Amino acid sequence: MSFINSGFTGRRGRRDERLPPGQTLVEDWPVLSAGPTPQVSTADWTFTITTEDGAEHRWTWDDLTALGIEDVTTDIHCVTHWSKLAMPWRGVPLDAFFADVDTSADYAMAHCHGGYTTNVPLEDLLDGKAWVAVEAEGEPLTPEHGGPARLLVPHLYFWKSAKWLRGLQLMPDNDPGFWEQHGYHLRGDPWQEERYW
Ligand SMILES: Nc1nc2c(c(=O)[nH]1)N[C@H]1C(S)=C(S)[C@@H](COP(=O)(O)O)O[C@H]1N2
Ligand SMILES: [Mo]
Repeated sequence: MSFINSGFTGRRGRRDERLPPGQTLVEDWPVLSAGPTPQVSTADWTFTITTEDGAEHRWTWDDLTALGIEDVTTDIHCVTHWSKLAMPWRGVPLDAFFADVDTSADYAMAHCHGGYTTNVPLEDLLDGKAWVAVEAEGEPLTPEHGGPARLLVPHLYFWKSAKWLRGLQLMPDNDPGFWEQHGYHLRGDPWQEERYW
């Protein structure tokens, strides 16, 4: 860890090397929602993975907790240029949900309460790279931040981390989601500055 980790140009003109190009550190946690905040209770919550053949795999809140919630410490990067470093999260890795899902699809569309969608390649969701997150900064996720459960795909820009997650639709083609249809990049790697296309 560097002594200069403000993220802004430090005394010696050095940037925190954990900050992708064009990003600035924030201390607070901004709320960015394209619409009103849905109120979803854990009692009503379900998560459904639908394969390209239409097979449905569904989990309740109890099913989710039974899969095993793990600690994740990760940086997050929003396309609007703010980043937060070393945030503590808790969630279930997507690998746990996909253990019994038989698919040959390469892409997934995340679907949310409220209608938001975002497309993510399946390989960006597996191998310990993504979670269904239920806590952040030591507290259950608040409704503004996507509670009770949101996608957490921290190695891609944060618009991929779908709040109020209710399902993943697996698909053979890389169809664009909500922001992607409005010009955001199909993949969104912050280290490549894949902001728009
Ligand atoms: N369902 C849903 N998920 C969403 C959004 C949204 O509007 N609706 N906004 C996205 C964007 S652009 C960002 S930057 C992050 C913001 O998450 P936060 O409000 O917890 O910071 O959520 C992403 N996930
Ligand atoms: Mo964003």
